[in-house]
Amino acid sequence: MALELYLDLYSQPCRSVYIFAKKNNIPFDLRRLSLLDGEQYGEEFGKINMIRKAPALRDGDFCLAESIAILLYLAEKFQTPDFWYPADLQQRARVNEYLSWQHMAIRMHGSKMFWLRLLIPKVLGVEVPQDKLDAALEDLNGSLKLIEENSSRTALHRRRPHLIGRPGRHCGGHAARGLRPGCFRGETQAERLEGQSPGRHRKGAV
Ligand SMILES: N[C@@H](CCC(=O)N[C@@H](CS)C(=O)NCC(=O)O)C(=O)O
Repeated sequence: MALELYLDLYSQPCRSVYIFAKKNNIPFDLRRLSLLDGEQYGEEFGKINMIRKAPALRDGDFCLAESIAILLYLAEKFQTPDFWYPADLQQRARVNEYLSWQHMAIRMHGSKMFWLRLLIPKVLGVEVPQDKLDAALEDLNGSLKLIEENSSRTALHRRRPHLIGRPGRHCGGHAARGLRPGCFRGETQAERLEGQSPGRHRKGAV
């Protein structure tokens, strides 16, 4: 039985997992989940992930939650090329450093922008005050600036530019490869979805 990924592509961590699996030609069955419809609260999904959040993975009898844990599981199980999750101790530690940091930085600030710019005004129909938007954007820009400064400074970048992306293009630039930029892209591609209709929804279900 093929590995299954339970994803809602409106969700940033789900997109990181999806992009990573696709880029590595990892065979999987996509189990689409609509968080806006509250499908995470259904009986079937409860058996896959008791914390009822997406993404989730099922590989035979084995179920796994948390996007970072899923990314690492896939990288190790499918032995993806070394630049994704390097075998070298210190390079791997550098990737782990980003993956640990991003939860409270890019993830948190990106998620806030998604709520303020898409879900609250377009789905819930409530206008968001400009000062709230400005403050959220400033937080997000703070994290992006940190990545840019760090990328352009480190010696590691000169030796292995694909690990952390090219200076001036954040680590999500087209030339950037690896788990760090992969995870970053999932977080920042919400903008592309903004023109689309989220379809059926239930208020407050996310
Ligand atoms: N730390 C988790 C976060 C997962 C998460 O918060 N997922 C959200 C979508 S982005 C979700 O499933 N929300 C549904 C809910 O809270 O009911 C990860 O990285 O996988």
